[in-house]
Amino acid sequence: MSLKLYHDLLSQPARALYIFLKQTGTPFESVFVNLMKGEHLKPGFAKLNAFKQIPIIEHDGFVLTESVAILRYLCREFKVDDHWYPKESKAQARVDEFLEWQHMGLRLHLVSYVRTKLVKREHDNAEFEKINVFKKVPAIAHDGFNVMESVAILRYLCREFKVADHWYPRGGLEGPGSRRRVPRVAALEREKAFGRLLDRQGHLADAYRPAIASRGIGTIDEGHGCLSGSN
Ligand SMILES: N[C@@H](CCC(=O)N[C@@H](CS)C(=O)NCC(=O)O)C(=O)O
Repeated sequence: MSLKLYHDLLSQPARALYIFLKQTGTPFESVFVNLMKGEHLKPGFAKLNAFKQIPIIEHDGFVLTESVAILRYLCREFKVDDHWYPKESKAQARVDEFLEWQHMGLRLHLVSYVRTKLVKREHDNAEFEKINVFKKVPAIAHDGFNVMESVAILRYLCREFKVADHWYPRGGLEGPGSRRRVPRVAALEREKAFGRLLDRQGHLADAYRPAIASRGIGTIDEGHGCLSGSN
């Protein structure tokens, strides 16, 4: 039997699994993935988790992500005392109630809070306020002219700098390429702001595409075609 836990104890869901495994005396191999060094972003890591996140377990070759799913799996697969995840229906529902709440009701909001606090320090100063009164990034300062809001910045940059026309066609609303204008900028903006998120959504879409196609639902590609300029 081999059980590996890919983790960094900076991560709350990873800590939950690590503590659970230690507390229950379940033997496991600890595989440290240094988030601060971006080890989860290295090529090859996506084979373990397309979303490039930890925690992950590998149990006799079976790879599983998502801490809540992992906790339930471990309770089924390993001999742990019943109080961890009771078999009795209502007692189990109480544990599930907490797991769902802490994940979606508590952790999700705390993560946003912590991120806001951490990021805030970097540009929460009077100097940056002169560039963007809301003290938010992105913002640009171009020869004394300041602009905020990524879409406005992209449009400005396309007008002011020599960029290939396909980025933001100049043909006007009726001109060639005009149908692609807004989606192209929207896609670019998303890519900049949520680059990795978009990447992950892509993996998700790829994973689900065969199942969707087998059910004859053709609207996924059709619905996203505007982003690639195919419709
Ligand atoms: N819903 C996931 C959340 C996993 C998660 O957010 N992992 C973070 C660490 S707490 C991560 O790997 N972040 C790296 C990144 O997103 O780049 C779970 O419960 O396992």
